[in-house]
Amino acid sequence: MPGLVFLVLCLLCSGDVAVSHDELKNVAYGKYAFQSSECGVPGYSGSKAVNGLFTDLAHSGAEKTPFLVIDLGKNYVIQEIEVFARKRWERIAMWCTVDTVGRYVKIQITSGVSNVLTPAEVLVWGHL
Ligand SMILES: [Ca+2]
Repeated sequence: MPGLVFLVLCLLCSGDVAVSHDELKNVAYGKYAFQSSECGVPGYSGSKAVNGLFTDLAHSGAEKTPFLVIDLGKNYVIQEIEVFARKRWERIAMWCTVDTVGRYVKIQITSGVSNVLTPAEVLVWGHL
């Protein structure tokens, strides 16, 4: 995702898994996720960003500040958030401050005039 600025918010700073970080798990896996818009082609809904597959992706429409929100279903202690782009090796990782607890994670492009948000997968590492 070169050239794009992402803002990841741990709202009220809060799963189930794909892979494990020792005692942490990907609490975003299979959870409800929605985008600010969709690209207009079927098959690119927000749920594609939390389905455990790096081979498909969510895809917003073109807009100034597209976003994706993941509802974790309940509060979790969150340690790290990883966003993988269309190519798996392109990754942004953000670490939350200690004792960050929340239920919603929002990823948003905050600069530029017209952008599309296309995360292949978002991993939220945390625990209850
Ligand atoms: Ca995916």
